[in-house]
Amino acid sequence: MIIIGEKINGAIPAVKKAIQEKDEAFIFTLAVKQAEAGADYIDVCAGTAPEAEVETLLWLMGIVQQAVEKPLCIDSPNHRAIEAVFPHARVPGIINSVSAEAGKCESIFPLIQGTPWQVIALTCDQRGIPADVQGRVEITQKIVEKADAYGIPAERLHVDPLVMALSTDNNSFLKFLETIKRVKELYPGIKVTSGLSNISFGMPLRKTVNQSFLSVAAYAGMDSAIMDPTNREMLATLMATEALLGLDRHCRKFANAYRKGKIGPPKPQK
Ligand code: THG
Repeated sequence: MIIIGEKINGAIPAVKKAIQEKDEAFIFTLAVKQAEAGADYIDVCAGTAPEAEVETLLWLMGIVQQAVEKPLCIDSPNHRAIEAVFPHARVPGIINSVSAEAGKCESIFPLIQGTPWQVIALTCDQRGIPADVQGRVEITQKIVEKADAYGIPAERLHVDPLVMALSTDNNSFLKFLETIKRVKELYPGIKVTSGLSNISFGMPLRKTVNQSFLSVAAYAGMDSAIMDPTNREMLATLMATEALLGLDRHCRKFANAYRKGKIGPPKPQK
């Protein structure tokens, strides 16, 4: 599983506070902790305050790039903000995200044309998120075709099917699995990604539901996850799943992660 560390996000209250107080050390530590826990990419999202988004993203990116070698996942719904901060990324990472909404692909794809940058493609357009699998597959096709026009292969796209809460759509997860299957049949090299927390919205024991989501989705071929790698139970679930799927020779990674204290029950709060 490709791990996209989600913790530097202005929507999280402690991060919002650090942004307001210009607390560099707090952001620096979040980057280091996620990288040490195994994040492959570090997501940066400014969160609220659209007028300060570019400034905030640049500040976050500067700190993360000082703290760790890991590439960024630049997370913004605003393609103009992404365009503005893109030149300040030191190494190729992931743009989070484009969709089939008018103008988005046309703004982002020229930026990453001819580079190794990857991009998350949300399966939505100006009408919103289709409720059915077919609608999501059609949007994926549209985005893949647009990418192709810029010479960007499907291998560099992470399709995010935008999983709905199970409490509002009982078949949400089954639709997610079917979407994985359909888009991979069409485009064998394409990647599928997801956040882990939407599925459990409105349910008790959310962490258990999120862990089960990750486990079954990994089995079904999800390639990347936007997650908190410092969550020791979540990481344990992921690593156990990978061992079960024959992806961890002699269970060595699992044993090492346990020995190093990266996985296991939550550490008591200090
Ligand atoms: N798809 C895409 N991008 C996304 C999302 C997605 N970006 C934003 C979001 N969803 C993913 N990011 C977060 C960030 C933090 C939390 C949830 C999603 C969150 N964090 C808690 C915290 O840090 O306090 C605890 C998390 C935990 O312990 O597991 O809730 O869906 N393309």
